[in-house]
Formats: sequence, C-alpha cells, structure tokens
Amino acid sequence: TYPHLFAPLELGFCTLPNRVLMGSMHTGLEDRARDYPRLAAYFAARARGGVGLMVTGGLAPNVEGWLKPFAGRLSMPWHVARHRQVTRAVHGEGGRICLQILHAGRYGYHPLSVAPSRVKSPITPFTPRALSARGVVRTVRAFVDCARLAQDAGYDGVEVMGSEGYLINQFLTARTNRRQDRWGGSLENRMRLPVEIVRRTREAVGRAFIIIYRLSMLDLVEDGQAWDEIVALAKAVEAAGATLINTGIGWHEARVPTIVTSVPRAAFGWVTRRLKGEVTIPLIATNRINTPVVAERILAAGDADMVSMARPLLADPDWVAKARAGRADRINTCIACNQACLDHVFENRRASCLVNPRACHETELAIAPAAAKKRYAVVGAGPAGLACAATLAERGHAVTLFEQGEAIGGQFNMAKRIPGKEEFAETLRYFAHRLADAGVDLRLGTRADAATLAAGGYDAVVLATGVVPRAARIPGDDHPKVLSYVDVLQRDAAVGARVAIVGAGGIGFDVAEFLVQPAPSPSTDVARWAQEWGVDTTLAARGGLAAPAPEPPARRVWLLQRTPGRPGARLNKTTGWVHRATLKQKGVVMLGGVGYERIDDAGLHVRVGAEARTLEVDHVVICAGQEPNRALQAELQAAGVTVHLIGGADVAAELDAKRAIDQGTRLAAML
Ligand code: MDE
Ligand code: FAD
Ligand code: SF4
Repeated sequence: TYPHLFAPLELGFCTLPNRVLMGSMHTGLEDRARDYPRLAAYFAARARGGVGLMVTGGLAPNVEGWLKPFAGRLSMPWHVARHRQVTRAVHGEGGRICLQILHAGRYGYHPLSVAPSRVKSPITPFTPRALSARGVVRTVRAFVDCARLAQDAGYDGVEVMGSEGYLINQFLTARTNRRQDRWGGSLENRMRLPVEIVRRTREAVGRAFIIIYRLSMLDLVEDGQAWDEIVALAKAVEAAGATLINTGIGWHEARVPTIVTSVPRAAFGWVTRRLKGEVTIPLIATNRINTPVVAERILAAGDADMVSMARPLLADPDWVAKARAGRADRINTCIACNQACLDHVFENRRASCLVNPRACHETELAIAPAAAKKRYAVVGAGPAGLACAATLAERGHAVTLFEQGEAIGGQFNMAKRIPGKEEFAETLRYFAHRLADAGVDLRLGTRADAATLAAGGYDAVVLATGVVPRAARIPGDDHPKVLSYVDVLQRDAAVGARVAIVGAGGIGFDVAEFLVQPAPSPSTDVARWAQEWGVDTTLAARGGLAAPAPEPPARRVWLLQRTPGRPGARLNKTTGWVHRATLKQKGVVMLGGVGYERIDDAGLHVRVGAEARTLEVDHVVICAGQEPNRALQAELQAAGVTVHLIGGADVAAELDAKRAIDQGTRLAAML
C-alpha cells in the first residue's frame, strides 16, 4: 500500500528493508549500565516491529561532551559490554542499529562543558570553556574512538550529531564560534570539525559501516548558517565518507517550535527537498512525520529518500508492521505532546509515552493473559476508561464499557478542538479500533447508575468517570455572561469579541488559543504556520529566520490567574514556551496576582495589586480547575461491589491524560 515507504534502500554494503529510520531519542536508560537490559528490550521491540534502521539516544564521546553530570558516554573499553546487550537483542530480531555520538558542547548541563568560544547559551546556566586548538584535535579523536568502540560493540554504524545546536553546530556559525585559528573564521575553518570527524571516522571503521551525519539544515537562530554554507557542508561530508545525511531542524534555544503538536505534519519536508540533487547519498527527512500517509507522500514527492520518525515509534513499536499489513488505522499515533518523552528527559526522568505507557518500561509493565477470566464494568470512556477497558479485554476478561456521551473520548473531545491539538483525534480513532478488536461491549449513550451496576454481577467496577469543572465563586457568577470551558468547547456557546478567562492553567491557555486563533488553525497549513512563526521558506536569510507575521487575533482576550507571577510558568517544560509565545503574538493580556471582585453588566471587576480595574468583556470563561466525579463510589461500596478509581475520578488535581492512561493500563494489567 505504501510502495515508496517499503522500497528497500541499497547502501552498497547492506540493504535496508524499508525507508523508516527510528530517529535518536534520549530515554534516560542510556546513562547507567544497570538500565541496559531495559534499553535492549525497548529497541528489540522496535526491531521486531520492522523498522529499517534505528539510532540510539546520544552518547557522549568524552566527559566534556556530557549532556549532564554522569550522562551516558562511550569512551572506554569497559563501556562496550553493556552496548552488546543492545546490539545482540536488535540483531536477534533482524534489526539494525546505529549509535549516536553526541557532544553537547555549551548545552552540557555541567561545569566541565566546552565550546568553540566562551559564549553561554540562553538555556543553560553554565558558561563553557573555550577549547584550545589541541582540545579540538582531542575532540575529533574522541569521536573517532567512540565510533570504533561502537563498532566493537556490534553497532551497524554511528550517527554524528551535527545539529540541534550541539558542539558541532556551535562550530559552524559565528553566533557561537568567535575563533580565529584554523577552527573558526572562514567557512572552510568553521566546517573543519565535522568534516574531520567524518573523514577520520571513515578511515577508522572501514567501508562497511554506516555513518549518518545529522546536518543542521535550518538553524532557526539569529546568525545561523546560510543555505549555501549548508550545501557546502553536505558536499564535504559526503566526500569525507558519510553514508546517509539526516536532517536537523532548529537549535534547542530556537524560539520557533519544531516538534510540538501545533507544528504542522511534515512541516520541514521542503528543507530536505532543497538539498536533493546537491549530494548523491540518501537524504532523510524529519520532524512531525507521524503517519504512513505523510511518510509516503514525502518519499513519493522525492523530497527525501528516507523518513526519520522518533516519537512515533515510542508510541507504537509496531508502526512499520501495521503499515505494511494495511492496518494503518490500528497505529497508536504519536500526538506530539512531548509530555512523557521530551518533558521527562528535560526533567531527568525516564521517558515513556502518553499514549503508550509501556514505552521504555517493556520489561516492567507486562500485559499477560489473565489466569482466570472475570467480568468487569468500566464506567466512563475517557482516556483512563479506554485504556483500562481495552487492556482488560485484551487479557481475556469480559468487559462492559459504559459512556453517557454519544462518543468515546471524554475530555479528549474538547482537547481535539483546540487549534494545534488536532492530533488528539488520532488517539480516539486508535482506541475505537482497539475496543472493537478486543471485543469490549461498548454502551454509548448509557449513563451507568449504582443500582444497575450492582445488579450486573460484575467481579468489580472501575470508575473512570472523570471530573466536573470547579465553580469560581465570584459574586455575580450566575450572570449570563459567565460560561465554563465546557460551554465553550463542548456546547458551542456563542462567545463575544472581548473575553476574560479566569484561571490560567493548561485548560485556560487552551481556551485562550481556541478564542484567538482564526479557523482553520495554522497548524494544518505549513505556509501559514511558517509565516506565523517567521520561518523563511525561501532560505534567503541566515538561520532560515524571517520577521514573524502573525494573523490578527479573532478576539480580544484577558487571561487571568490569582497566583502572583507570570501566567503559564507551570505549563510543561518543552511546550509551555510555545503556548506563552502564541498568546503573546495574539495580543492576549496575561495577568497574575488578580483578585476577582464581581461580574456584572459592565464586565469583570478585578484588582491587580492595589489597582481596581473593570475589564469590559462580553463573556467570562471560568477555567478554575476541576473536582473528581465519583458520586457512584459510595453507593456501590454500600452494595458490596468492589470499586476501583482511575484518572480524574481518582485525583483531579494536576490531572492529565498521561496519568489517566498510565493508571488505567496499570490497573488492568493487575486485575
Ligand atoms: P525557557 O523558560 O523558555 O527559557 C529560559 C529563559 O531563556 C530565554 N531564552 C532566550 N533568550 C534569548 N535567545 C534565545 N534563543 C533564548 N532561548 C531562551 C527565555 O526567554 C527565558 O527567559 P525569561 O523569559 O524567563 O526571561 O526555557 P527553559 O530554560 O525552561 O527550557 C527551554 C527548553 C530547553 C526546554 C527549550 O527551549 C526546548 O523546549 N527547546 C526545544 C527543544 C526541541 O524540541 N528540540 C528538538 C528535538 S529534541 C532533541 O533533538 C534531543 C533532545 C535530547 C535532550 S537530552 C537530555 C539528556 O539528559 C536535549 C538536552 C538539551 C540540553 C539543552
Ligand atoms: P474524562 O476524560 O473526563 O472521561 C470521563 C468520562 O466518563 C466522560 O466521557 C464522561 O461522559 C463519562 N462518565 C461520567 N459519568 C458517567 C456515568 N455515570 N456513566 C457513563 N459515563 C460517565 N491532557 C493531556 O494530557 N494533555 C493535553 O494536552 C490536554 N489538553 C486538554 C485540553 C482541554 C481543552 C481539556 C478539557 C483537557 C485536556 N487534557 C489534556 C486533559 C485530559 O483530557 C484529561 O486529563 C483526561 O481526559 C482525563 O481522563 P479521564 O478518563 O480520567 O476522564
Ligand atoms: Fe508522542 Fe506524546 Fe508519546 Fe511523546 S509522549 S511519543 S509526543 S504521544
């Protein structure tokens, strides 16, 4: 069904079975020897799923190149043994895997970090030491030694990390490279580091070993590389012996989003396309490619020779096998939320996946057939109930799933309507198939009550009934201009041109985005999105940056919070800045430390510090948190029924779908 995706790729000394590369992702399992059995199981599952070639998370070639203190490093002979567990497991499944060599340079979160020049990055507290000329030569040698050790460990190749603003990228631009020796200044000097690394690595590893060079094709920072410099580097890296060129988009410090869910699918395919014809080795396109249709389209258009997907394979290890079997509708699609993967990595926690809690926990979260078949009722088909019901039925239990609404999904039906969260609909498509395949008896439009449940003869009832919005308790909160987020997002309440939002948590931010973004959302249109964020698709400007030209907001919005300080400070680590920047672009007034006085015909009366103000608004939307909805619990327990609570019905504070799905899956694995 996807002829280009499943065309083999000949590399001269080996043939890849398809065009899918699993891109490098740090999982948090790379750093300690004792985690390698878990890492091996994680990669083995993806190899079994048929991916053509995989790349590990980044391993440092020396201590200076660490991402953080005691981060994963491959630089000593005794480091090799742990990696053999990974390569054996992958080869045992018929897969192939390369080790990524990543020198963090000034992004290293430790005091030993080094860089071409002594210039601190805006996203790290440590100022790097400038490498001496001898230090640069030592660094080249460290890359080569690391590649040799990777070969010893049984890897099929290495990926040289030359993008995302790490050390190699830092050498390439005047933004970070102020040197005047043979490693700085002219283009030839600036690109000497990557070219030397590739050339010497090729000399050391021989012909039959994959070298992927991850080339920063769009820096998205001021004073980034110019396009002709990028082309020159690509040619030099090919001549130096690279097998494949992978695409890198954006430095970590870039203020243009590159992988979050509001970035359109395949938003950067055009970048890789521009390099086609300039080199003869295969090119790999990346970023926000998550379905077989999108991947096939890129390949069929000739934009690239392979596609890299990282998070989509965390979400579904069987992505390739399902696509090949014509069962793409069964793929558990990555929704690009970053909540369990990149956010965890930046918080020093083991990665997993919001839609697949087994990711990186393959050895610990086992879903085994049930020893004894039981009957369960699950009440509520939100993320928690869906995960629980599907998993229970897959284990062999008889499961009835009650949902009072006319569709599955719970709050995800609101989330998917937010501009930039269109992907969330994929999760509901996936669960609909999973429920049907597993034989769950789904009763839509059926409000479960305690009497019926108690009379049903179930071994236990799982309450996944979610949450109810919390009232704001402001004088005048019964005024007709007061709405809840449910009125706006679910009941399609008409909303005026001037709106105040009470509560600036995740839902408050989403409601603001819903109210200011013109429809259809720029997240579904690459050209409009690029204009919105200032991405120069002509590649005329250095770094690919242009002046952002956002479309005017659809409404005037005030986003308010009671807590003092900057609204949105507690949003998720790797996505919060995007939401804050979006609302800023749209002129949303964000205020912290707000006291709410009353709501009347004039609008919302507030106090900000000592100042009393009237926000003359047509509507006030309350996003003041939620309470658990577990009214059925006491009645069921009184009737002697065993009850389990999951998701928002269990704990409403700090609720997200990550916890809901994880909890639903874990309970089902145990019952
Ligand atoms: P923040 O609160 O947004 O920023 C802090 C302050 O710095 C300012 N700032 C800047 N000023 C000027 N110019 C800039 N370029 C710039 N950038 C930030 C901010 O305005 C802010 O100042 P304030 O407003 O408060 O006055 O951000 P933060 O420090 O909480 O963290 C930011 C993040 C690092 C999370 C971030 O920006 C990130 O989300 N960027 C995008 C990353 C991304 O999506 N990359 C693409 C793919 S991911 C990948 O390829 C590999 C990832 C592996 C991990 S490995 C970790 C292992 O342990 C990467 C590790 C990177 C180390 C830096
Ligand atoms: P719910 O999703 O609330 O599901 C409960 C279900 O139970 C409902 O379908 C309800 O109809 C049903 N029900 C209740 N009582 C009965 C009964 N007696 N009989 C039958 N059925 C009943 N989370 C994230 O992780 N990331 C995000 O980006 C994100 N964005 C969001 C954006 C918005 C606008 C909203 C509103 C939420 C967002 N969330 C997000 C939160 C996420 O959707 C919730 O955390 C998650 O849905 C909670 O799952 P749950 O299954 O516990 O409850
Ligand atoms: Fe994709 Fe979210 Fe899973 Fe990360 S946590 S792999 S972004 S679905």
